[in-house]
Amino acid sequence: TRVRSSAASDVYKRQLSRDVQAVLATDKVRYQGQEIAFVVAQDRYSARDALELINVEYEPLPPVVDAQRALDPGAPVVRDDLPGKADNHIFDWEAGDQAATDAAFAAADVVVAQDMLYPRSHPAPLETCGIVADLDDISGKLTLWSTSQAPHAHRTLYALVAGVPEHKIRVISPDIGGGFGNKVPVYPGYLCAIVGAVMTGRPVKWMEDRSENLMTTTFARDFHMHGEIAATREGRILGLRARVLADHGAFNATAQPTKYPAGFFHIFTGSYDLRAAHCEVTAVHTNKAPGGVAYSCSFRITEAVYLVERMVDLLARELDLDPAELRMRNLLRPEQFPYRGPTGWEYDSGDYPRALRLAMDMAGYQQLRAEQAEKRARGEYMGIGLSFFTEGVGAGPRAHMDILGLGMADGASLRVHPTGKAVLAISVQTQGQGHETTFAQLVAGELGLSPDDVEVVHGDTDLTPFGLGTYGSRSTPVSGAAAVMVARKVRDRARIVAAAMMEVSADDLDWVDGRWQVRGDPEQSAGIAQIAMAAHSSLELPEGVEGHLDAETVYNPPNLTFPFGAYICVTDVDPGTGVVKVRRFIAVDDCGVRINPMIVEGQVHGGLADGVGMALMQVIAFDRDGNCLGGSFMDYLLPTALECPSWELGETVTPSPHHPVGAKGVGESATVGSPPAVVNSVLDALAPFGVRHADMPLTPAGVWSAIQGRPLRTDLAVS
Ligand code: MCN
Ligand code: CUM
Repeated sequence: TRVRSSAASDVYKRQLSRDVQAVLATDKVRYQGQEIAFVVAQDRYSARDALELINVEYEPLPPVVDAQRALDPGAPVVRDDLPGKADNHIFDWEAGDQAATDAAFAAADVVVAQDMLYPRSHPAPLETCGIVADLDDISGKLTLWSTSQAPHAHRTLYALVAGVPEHKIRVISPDIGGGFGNKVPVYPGYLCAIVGAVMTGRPVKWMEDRSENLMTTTFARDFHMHGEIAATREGRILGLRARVLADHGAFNATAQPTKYPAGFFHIFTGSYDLRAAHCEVTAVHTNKAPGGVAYSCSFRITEAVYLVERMVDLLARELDLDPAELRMRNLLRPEQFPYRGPTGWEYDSGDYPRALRLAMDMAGYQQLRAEQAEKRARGEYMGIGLSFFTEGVGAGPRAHMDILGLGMADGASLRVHPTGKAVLAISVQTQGQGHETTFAQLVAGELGLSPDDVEVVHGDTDLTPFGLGTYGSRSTPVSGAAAVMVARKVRDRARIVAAAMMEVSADDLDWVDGRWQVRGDPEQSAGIAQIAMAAHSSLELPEGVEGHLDAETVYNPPNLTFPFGAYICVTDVDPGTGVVKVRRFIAVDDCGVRINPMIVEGQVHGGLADGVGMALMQVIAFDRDGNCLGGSFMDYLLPTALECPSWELGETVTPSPHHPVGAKGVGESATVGSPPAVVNSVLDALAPFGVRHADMPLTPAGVWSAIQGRPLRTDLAVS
């Protein structure tokens, strides 16, 4: 497709000159499964037949598969299409104070270093990506039913690329079968369907099959990390270093448009009171599908938490200290909040020791250690693994965070009908997180209504206000806050109407038990339903006050919210087969005030299962020719009830000081926090064998090889 430059904004033009993803390959296919042609047919069978008629002559070229070899002199250049590109280097990025960190390391008694890989994994939602595009040639309206976690942002992008006026595009994102980050990007298939609809004048549908989804849509992780941690002999952590090689695959489309090229990785000091830290990230191209960012990840916080939690465990082993004790000595203390970390983050609130103590109590930590000692004595290998995580969720504020120039703030609009039934329209989009329930609860709580009386509208750009969408667990921190603020606006309007109804001054009304009540006269009060009817009636309202009962708002969050948690995982490892059994998993989460405890628990359950999957089963590996070895669920293993224990959940509540009801996001917490707990547990079990580290996934083969002293490289097929 040609870009009509008149429609392209400056921001977009800047992106075009950079490293964006091709819709269809022209001269060169850069990874297995890259789209090269598309066919429009009346049914999928004829489309398949037509595909057979396309004869593609491929000339095999040497690939770059190993990120660690991508910068070698003479390595094949993946992006030789980019002007002046003679290597596979994408960017170098650093954060923190290098000199201060060097000084901290120089003053330390103990330094521990470790290489580790957070392997490439895939979000694998229940349903794959797809779209139906339909252009009405009379009205010129383009309607897109698409699997999108960010309908408004997608619409803006389509308008910029296609030169179609934005109001002539309607993006509807219905129930999309889960997202987990997979449905944040715009994919070639979406654009092909749109072009197909425009060219044929008929609705065109594109729906991936599972292998296409696994092999070509956005991946996550693929971070080759080197960590170094410095401490005193007493176990006081002084400094942390990280050097990262980030494998972005053939196109850098997902990470480039933000000013954080390595996402939020620089939060890597985690939950600890650390004075000095420095990280360097180098990104490279390889002949793999693009991605590297999304999968319940908070944009690289997953990798950051994994690094620091592994390093703290390795330090504990070096110092011969209990890993819980070492964490207790170094966790940030409640009085340090708001806390500004050495790489510039300001954590809003937290009580970390309380969460860790609760997790240890729930686990019966000391008894577990005693049980482990007994078992070791009789040659059984039980592991106890801890992790403590701090998440940062709820992007903006708009001044600091944008995607392609779109600032990260979210709108909400609320209309209360004369009968007191309310309709809340939000710009985020639910994929199973239950916004219909929790957002209705938020509005109902502010207005004294029943949640049943609040309808939540989302996922349709024609019916909802602009906003950046659902990812990075931002719905509750940003859109949830917008819902509360817009409800408060409506409540303030209702106060004026109520004053007119009861013929008193608005200043004499107090909001009590969900009603506006005349101060000193509890007999005289009005609820929102009554007030809504009055607001639509012939009741005379003060000068300048409009009738009806509705409001709009845009919420620009002052900061991220910082949920956290303490996790403990108990495993049993069979050294003969390398099979790991997760026996218990204790998860204490603090996401501030919980709007709906059952939904929060559901989110945590899902994330914990994700974590078990990543730690033990899931990896997208490649062979030396660049063939993807994770292209079906026969190879890419998802955890089931069989691999998961009965989760033991606990909670503490440290409200966010800047969120209107004190809530923090939670959707990705457990995915971020659980993999290191599982890995730490398995490596704790393997300690008697002298195994220090082994990379995820800790498959039976991986564990067995580690015991034999030959840890596997998990991202490449062993030949
Ligand atoms: N919640 C609550 N109280 C809190 C925090 C959250 O009751 N203190 C509720 C929320 O109101 C919402 C749910 O928990 O109903 C998740 O909220 P939040 O943490 O704000 O996360 P989002 O709604 O923005 O969801 C996104 C997040 C991400 S980024 C991924 S990835 C992921 C996840 O949600 N994808 C999911 N959980 C998922 N769950 C399902 N079923 N499907 C996905 O695709
Ligand atoms: Cu990082 S996966 Mo979620 O943010 O959609």
